Amino acid sequence: MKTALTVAGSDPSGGAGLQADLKVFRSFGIHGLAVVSAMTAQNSEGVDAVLPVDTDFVERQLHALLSDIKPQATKSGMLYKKTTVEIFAAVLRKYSLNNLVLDPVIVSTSGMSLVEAGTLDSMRDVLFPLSRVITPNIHEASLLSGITIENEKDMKAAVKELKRMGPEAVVITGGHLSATAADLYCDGEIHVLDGSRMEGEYHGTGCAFSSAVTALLALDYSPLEAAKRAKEFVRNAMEKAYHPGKGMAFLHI
Ligand code: PXL
Repeated sequence: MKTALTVAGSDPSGGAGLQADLKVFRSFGIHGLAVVSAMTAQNSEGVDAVLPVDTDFVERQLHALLSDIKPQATKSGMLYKKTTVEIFAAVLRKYSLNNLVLDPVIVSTSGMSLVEAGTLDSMRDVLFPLSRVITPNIHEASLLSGITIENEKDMKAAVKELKRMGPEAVVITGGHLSATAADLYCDGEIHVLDGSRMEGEYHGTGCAFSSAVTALLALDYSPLEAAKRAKEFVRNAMEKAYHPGKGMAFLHI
């Protein structure tokens, strides 16, 4: 069986974070590995608190795991700490891990900051060049590119700017921008991945999309094909969403 690794935060509600990633991996028939980089206290209504795991202990988890098992693909979610970003980059090099999908988690849907100061600069400097695919949403793409995205023209400028920073491919997920919910993919050439907007608030769409891309890279799909299929996967999961709590809808993954 193929394996994929997620280095991410824990979401006790199971809707986002490493719990969602593991479920997505399994639904693609892949054995999931999970290194915890932060813990959260949250529910379907929002994030109440975040406790980052010490960088030394994230490193310890990575070495223990990777000295034994080499995943076919790896994703990162909420790394939270600048030092964790730096150690993660060193570990990717040491174990020659390719097929990295970087989900540049910055803020929760409910507005809680999921990074400390300086983490964004490190992510751009040390992780972008090691990434096969990065998957920012509109808000993250604006912050990382320095281009405020208010329309499709801005989105195009941002995707090109982010591609210039070193990843092999960039997908800006556009669910919140327009009625078409189109994603913009760039690997040098730009492709529009069409969709259609669904009403309501859904928890964990970014995590599900990036972990589906990761699973599909582990299965040897190209980044473009992986992005297209991952978008379809998330759309299907949204159509069958359910409400386990009082707040947001959860994807059927
Ligand atoms: O969607 C970003 C995200 C990632 N990882 C964890 C989260 C969230 C948002 O709430 O809780 C653990």
